[in-house]
Amino acid sequence: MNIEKSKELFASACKVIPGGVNSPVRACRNVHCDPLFIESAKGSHIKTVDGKDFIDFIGSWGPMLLGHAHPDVDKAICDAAKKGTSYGAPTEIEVLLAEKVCKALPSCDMVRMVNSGTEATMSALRLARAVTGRNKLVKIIGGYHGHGDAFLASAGSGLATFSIPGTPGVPESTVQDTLLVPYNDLDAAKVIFEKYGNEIAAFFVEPCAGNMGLVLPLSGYLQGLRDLCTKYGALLVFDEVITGFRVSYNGAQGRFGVTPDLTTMGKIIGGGLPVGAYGGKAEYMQRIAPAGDVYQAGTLSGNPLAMAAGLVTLNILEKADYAGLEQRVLSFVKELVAVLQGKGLDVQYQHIASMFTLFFTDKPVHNFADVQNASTEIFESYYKQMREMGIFLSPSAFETAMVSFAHTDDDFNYTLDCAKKLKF
Ligand code: HOZ
Repeated sequence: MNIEKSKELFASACKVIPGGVNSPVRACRNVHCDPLFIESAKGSHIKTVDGKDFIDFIGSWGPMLLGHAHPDVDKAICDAAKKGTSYGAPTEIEVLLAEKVCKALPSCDMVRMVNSGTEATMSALRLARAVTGRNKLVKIIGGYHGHGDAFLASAGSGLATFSIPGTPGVPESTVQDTLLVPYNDLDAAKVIFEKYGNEIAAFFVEPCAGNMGLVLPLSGYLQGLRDLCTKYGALLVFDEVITGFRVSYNGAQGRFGVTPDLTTMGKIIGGGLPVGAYGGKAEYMQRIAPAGDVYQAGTLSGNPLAMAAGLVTLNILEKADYAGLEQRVLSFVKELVAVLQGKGLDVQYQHIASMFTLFFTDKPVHNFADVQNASTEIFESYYKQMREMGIFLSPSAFETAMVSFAHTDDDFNYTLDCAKKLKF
């Protein structure tokens, strides 16, 4: 495939942007490719500056559940832009979106809008520390909560992709309060609470791990964490930046029937514009300034364009056929796995709603150690060949494929036809 224009832009980008990209996972480094530069996207398709059309399974890493350039979302953004793009003063649409989010998510009486998932998790941690008067947090090995300092220990996403255990620039004193446990291991969580119970402010978990590839919670795991947090007076924080409004309209908390104390959000609630949020019980959220004493602020927080995109997205999703999409994606994933197994490959899959990950291993996958058994070499070959045939996949074995309501049966069938042509 001729990607000369992408290559030229990448060379220019590398001179003025670190690594040529504004977020490391885009760089395609660990699959040893150059990134494709994007011209436009519509529905389930994305087009590069080289004029190549791809079926998109990245979905901007999660936000595009309605597909790209949905006409109603576009209209809401354009209408909002005509009225000005930022005021630094409150607007009605912030209230409407906050009401919508609180109605949808069982844990949220109140919500504060920020600009990214990273900001949301950093702010939720500060609040949890203030509420409990404790400093330690527990996170999952391979869990990812954005790039806030305290979370950058054994993190997933780009850090897993590039095998970076932590990062320079984060003082040891900052991560010394970060305790690590494997996902889906309730015994390990019990041990950590027995040891540090009265020092733990919060247990942060993606209810469906989505940044080590997708790994689903085993039956009883989330409820077990809920019970432990209640017992030891720590706050349970669900990072629903990926799962919120994706695994169900009511998030993972609605789907699994486990209510956290605080929830962090992002991606879908911004309808493709930069938004994050954190919310929870009123007694906790009332601690946030100016209602309370915990400071957190942002010039562009609650930005009217982002609120407009988010509100119209949730309005559409509220009536969307989540169950239908889940069934279609599951059938597609099963067929894809069958095609790959027919080629002699060991493949495991994890799937929920409109997201999935294939792991090239013969062993079941329940945590980050299991994920690391999967072959990155086979993944690289799969990625490169599929990309050559017009399939846009996350360039890492440690990420989650995102499907949208815009994906058609033709998209799935074309992808399966490509898979049938793969050679290993
Ligand atoms: N959570 C996303 C990837 N796992 C973030 C995308 C990014 O880091 O750019």
